Amino acid sequence: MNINWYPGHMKKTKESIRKSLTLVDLVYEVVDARVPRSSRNPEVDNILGDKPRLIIMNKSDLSNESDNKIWQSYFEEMGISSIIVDSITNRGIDNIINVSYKLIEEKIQRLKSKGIKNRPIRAMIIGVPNVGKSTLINSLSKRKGAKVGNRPGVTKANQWIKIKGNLELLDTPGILWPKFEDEDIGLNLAFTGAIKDELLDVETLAIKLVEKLNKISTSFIERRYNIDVGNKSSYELINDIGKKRGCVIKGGEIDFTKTSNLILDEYRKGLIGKITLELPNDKEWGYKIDSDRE
Ligand SMILES: Nc1nc2c(ncn2[C@@H]2O[C@H](COP(=O)(O)OP(=O)(O)OP(=O)(O)O)[C@@H](O)[C@H]2O)c(=O)[nH]1
Ligand SMILES: [Mg+2]
Repeated sequence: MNINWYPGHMKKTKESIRKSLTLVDLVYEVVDARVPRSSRNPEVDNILGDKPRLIIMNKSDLSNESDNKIWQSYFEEMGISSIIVDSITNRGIDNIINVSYKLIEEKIQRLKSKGIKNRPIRAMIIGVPNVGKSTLINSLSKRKGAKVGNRPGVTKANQWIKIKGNLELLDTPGILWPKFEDEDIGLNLAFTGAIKDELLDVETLAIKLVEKLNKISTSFIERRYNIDVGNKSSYELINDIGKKRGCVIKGGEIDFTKTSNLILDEYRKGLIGKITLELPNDKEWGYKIDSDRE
């Protein structure tokens, strides 16, 4: 499936991110903890230059805990600080400010020596669509100042939000890039909801998701839908799931589209399990035996 979504407003946002860089002390690069590589925009390194940066691994309530740690060490090896958070329950959110102060300590000292004290930290939040940037801002500010929504493309323009505790945040619309390096990246972004559903062929997407999950462990599908994976193809499995869930059309035939949507929706909500879909190169899945894979 050829997935691509790079409308004009994303190009404009990219330009405005570049321009706004001079206004901020550091950048929060929000990634989806289920797909920490695929949800990193490869253009970001180039755009940010040497601006201090913190990777925020959001939606950690939906990913595997030991895989989160694997990713965190990987980023550390690359010399980038990261924080594991969940903006719904506020896990890890309080660490963000402390780590931010550490990352820009030198600058704060420099300002102090010039007599400028208590200047708020200014940070820009960037990331792919629907990764939870606006929710994260609301979680930090304990208010609902930024509009959020369960679909990509909710934030339409840059918006400053002031946070108690001396922080000012610039919310930005989610952006992707013109061409994904390989099919897996587009799929991972689609599985996790970063791509507009209207652009996707949900049936193919569900087949690919079932394939991917089974590659990690067949126990996810087996447990959630109480079926035996055996040697069945993903197409057969989706039919079995449709039967179990009563997704049938007239004549008793399985409603493949409805079943596909159901599986995607259940994965996105974490109902199939807390499942990280990719790991850094040469690493093994944090969960090694089936019983660990919840
Ligand atoms: N489970 C879970 N859901 C989250 C988390 N953070 C955000 N969400 C949900 O993800 C969806 C998207 O959140 P937004 O904050 O609108 O995402 P965004 O990155 O601002 O999206 P755009 O503005 O469209 O780029 C919403 O349904 C949120 O409730 C999280 O940590 N865990
Ligand atoms: Mg938003």
